[in-house]
Amino acid sequence: MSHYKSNLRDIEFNLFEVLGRDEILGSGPFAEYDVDTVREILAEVDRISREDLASSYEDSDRNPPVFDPKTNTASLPESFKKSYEAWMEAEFWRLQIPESIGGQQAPSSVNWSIAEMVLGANAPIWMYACGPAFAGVIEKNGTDRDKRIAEIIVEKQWGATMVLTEPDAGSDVGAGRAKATANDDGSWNIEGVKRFITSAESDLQENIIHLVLARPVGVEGHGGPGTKGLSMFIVPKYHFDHETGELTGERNGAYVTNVEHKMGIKVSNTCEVTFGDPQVGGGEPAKGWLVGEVHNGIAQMFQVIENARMMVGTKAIATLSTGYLNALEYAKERVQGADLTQASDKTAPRVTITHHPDVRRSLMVQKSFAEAMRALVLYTATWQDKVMIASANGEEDKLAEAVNDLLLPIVKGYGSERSWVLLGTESLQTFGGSGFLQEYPVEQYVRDAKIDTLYEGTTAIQGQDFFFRKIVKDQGKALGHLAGEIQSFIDSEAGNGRLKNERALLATALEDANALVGHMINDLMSADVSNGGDLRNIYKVGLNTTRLLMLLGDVVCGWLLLRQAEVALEKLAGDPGSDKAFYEGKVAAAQFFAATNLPRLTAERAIAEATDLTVMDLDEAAF
Ligand code: ST9
Ligand code: FAD
Repeated sequence: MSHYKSNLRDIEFNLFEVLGRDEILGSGPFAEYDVDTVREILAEVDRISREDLASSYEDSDRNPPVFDPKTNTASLPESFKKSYEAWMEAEFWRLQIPESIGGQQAPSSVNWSIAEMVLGANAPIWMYACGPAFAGVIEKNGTDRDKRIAEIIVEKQWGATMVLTEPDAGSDVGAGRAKATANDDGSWNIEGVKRFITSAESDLQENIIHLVLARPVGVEGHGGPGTKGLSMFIVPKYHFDHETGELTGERNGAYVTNVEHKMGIKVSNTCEVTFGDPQVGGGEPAKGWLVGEVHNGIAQMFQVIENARMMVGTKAIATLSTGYLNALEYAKERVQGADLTQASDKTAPRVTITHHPDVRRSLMVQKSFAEAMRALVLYTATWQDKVMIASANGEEDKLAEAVNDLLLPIVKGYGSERSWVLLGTESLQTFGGSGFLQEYPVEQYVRDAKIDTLYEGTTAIQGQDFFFRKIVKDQGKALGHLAGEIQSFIDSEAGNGRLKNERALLATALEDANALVGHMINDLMSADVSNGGDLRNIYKVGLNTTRLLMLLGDVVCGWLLLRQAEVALEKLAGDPGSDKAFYEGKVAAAQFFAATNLPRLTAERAIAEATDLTVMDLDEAAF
């Protein structure tokens, strides 16, 4: 039986009943897709995910790849390779690839719906299969040579990696020391050691293309300190003819020199990669080609990072959803104890644990968060759809870009934190002691989801990105727009009286969020020394960036659930047929989320407003 329990009904509810995705299908860049086709695709991805992809989930955790230092390889378990092949053969990965390089681009909202199921079933498959998606970035930023390389990557389904991190450069990517020296033939020699590189070695593909950030040496105006001095290079594992794609038979000097032993996602090889070390492999130089022949590495790499941050948030949320559905199934069957109303009667019949108030509370916490955050992912994707539509018309939709940018750290930071915590405190807990056993998938879910708060920028980094870049640098434009949309909902008659209390709770929550943003901006201004401020007040901002991220995540999620409830109430007022329980569940989840989460935000605001510098003033010895 499959570990993976999908929620296709809820995905389709989001796409077609709440977010109006039917309206963008069948025209413009999405002329090839209509609602029926999309439903068929989703149904097939659902099946493949539950069957072919999920089937190797457990085996590849228990029998992870082993690094062979003699050959610098780490081959993957056969079961996983079979799942990977099933995904590649299904061809749905082409839906996120531009047509110009061999894809069949579908709306982003459809792609993230697909992603949820693949990531929930067996996330490393999605990651190993990302080479063609990386090719999209190479094409977008590339010269004619690079565009041909991009086509080759898609044609041959090669793997790809994003190579930023070094032992002393994790969150601080700009501290990277790997260097690039120009050769006479237009190539570059890369030297340095990178660590924690996902998918840098496997036996799934004929070749792997590393996208490497390195600092050019001896190039005027480039290669300076920090992230802006980094350039992005295409560094293949094996050399190939850039026109035909044929391997030349020469190994490039980019070798995996270790594979990490990890808490989770063990089948996803996390590699140390050594570039251009004469002592490693055959001692070949590691040759690379500058993407687009321009030194603009960090901006180019962020095109990959943005996609990867969305992926990580979606992965976490997908795992919470299947964790919840597994917990729900278990709770419906597990008999333990008497109903609380008969607790004093020792002969009372024993009931399934779904009868216990605390279990019901826990299940509703899981349901409401999993469904709220699915809505968050798909709502964010609708802004990406807008960006795609504008781009197909040769235009730019600046507002859509900015709102998407604002939402990304919420998807990644809030999504991963909430998911990982709830998987442990609620989903695993529902199983009692059995949850701790490997007989059930939930202990692997907890291990596999922890990474999501760490990579692609830790939660602290997401919080800072959210406040400093997505709010302050944007001058609050995207946030203002989003807050305006939420306010319109609050002011509306949504729910026809049935959601009045919830809209009032949302109003207070939005007010708390606005007040907190205002408070933090005041703290920021009070740190401005040019206006007589105290620079150390910036610490007060830093003490609250993660809090703000989580708080706004709750507001957006609360709002999205209430929008769903409004739709569900309308359906219930008609003839919902066999969907009655589904819609009732939607209303209940929204009301529960509003009642149990939103009131907490007032306390969060008060905590933030009371922030002082005590923690920063404290001697380290006192910790
Ligand atoms: C990792 C991989 O962890 C984990 C999983 C891998 C799975 C791989 C497979 C999946 C990938 C699929 C991808 C397919 C691709 C498909 C694409 C399809 C289209 N937004 O603030 P400044 C830029 S990998 C955009 O001064 P600092 C911007 O250019 C490792 N751009 O930063 C900016 O210049 P400007 C992940 C942004 O203080 C410039 O950076 N590691 C953004 O120098 C400098 O900005 C991390 O994520 C943004 N949000 O450096 C590192 N932010 O301002 C985490 C910055 O002029 N650390 N830029 O526009 C950080 O993010 C740091 O904040 C820092 C700070 C490094 C940016
Ligand atoms: P550090 O940066 O040392 O952070 C340690 C702690 O300090 C964290 O809690 C962090 O939040 C906090 N911190 C650090 N700086 C600040 C700050 N300025 N303000 C507030 N708090 C701060 N990298 C790649 O390039 N490519 C990959 O494919 C890749 N895959 C990975 C796969 C796995 C399994 C892992 C574990 C990592 C991967 N990484 C990859 C690296 C990953 O992105 C980094 O681990 C991550 O960015 C954090 O860097 P670090 O581990 O050095 O932690």
